[in-house]
Amino acid sequence: MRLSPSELILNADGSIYHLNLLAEDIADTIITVGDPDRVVEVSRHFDSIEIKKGKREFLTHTGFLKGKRISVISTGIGTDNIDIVLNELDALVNIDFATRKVRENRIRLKFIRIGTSGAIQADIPIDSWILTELAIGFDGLLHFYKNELSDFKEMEDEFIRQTAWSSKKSRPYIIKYDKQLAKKFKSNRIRLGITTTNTGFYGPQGRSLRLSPNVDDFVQVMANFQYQNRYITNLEMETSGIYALSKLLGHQAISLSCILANRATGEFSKNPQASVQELITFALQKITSD
Ligand code: R1P
Repeated sequence: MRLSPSELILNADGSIYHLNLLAEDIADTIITVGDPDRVVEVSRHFDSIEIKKGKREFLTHTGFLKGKRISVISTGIGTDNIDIVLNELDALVNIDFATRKVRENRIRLKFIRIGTSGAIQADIPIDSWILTELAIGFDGLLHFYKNELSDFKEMEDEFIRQTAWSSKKSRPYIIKYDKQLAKKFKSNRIRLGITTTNTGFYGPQGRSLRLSPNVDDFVQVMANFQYQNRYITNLEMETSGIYALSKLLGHQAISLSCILANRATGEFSKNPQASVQELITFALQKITSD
């Protein structure tokens, strides 16, 4: 089937609509970060940078480190942006833009999110790192796609029950990391965690400045949820979307989070830049250690 100009939108130079990229601009190993400034923090470690392109909040650098070609792209905040980034990156490798048809032979990408996050258990130290094994998505992105992903239905039902989840909100969905890709990032500094992906930073994460979240003690309610002796470790805003679309499109994904805040103790990192920098160095070392 030929995709029409309104479905597969290309810019005048043939690049994909939002990301402003051509197929040759990206590597098959792609680091995603929220903040465009963090793209520079990652690519300054590269031995060479061949591509620097961007549009809106989506900045991409592609280069080589120790002979390995790597792309780093900023997604901005939230799973609505993840929908754009993952679909457009997939289109770059799996759709022929000349014929506007899906290619027969699919290319598999590797996504590594390097992000920041808030812990909700008091014993998780500031500046520590979490690799999300299970993401609990409050965003509903998965529900907009045909899928038969139901491996965690029982855990989802239990989450809804224990947290008295409002039926006005989207049904939380649980989705797993790519175990094979995660093996590469093994380290005694990494804790495997259960991460919630929230649809906002304030009310949706139980923060109250002038408005009150509709759940009292939201963080405590999340922290108390227990399933087979496992607890939620941290909150952030992209991982469930990255895992869901990677799974549906046939890519591999893991999400690494640097814990900058602890919502249980009220602490915040004294040097967030240095903390994130250390995680970037760690991730790049693992990515290039074939
Ligand atoms: C909120 O401040 C942002 O920080 C976290 C959240 O997921 C959200 O995107 O990640 P990043 O630092 O990677 O953007």
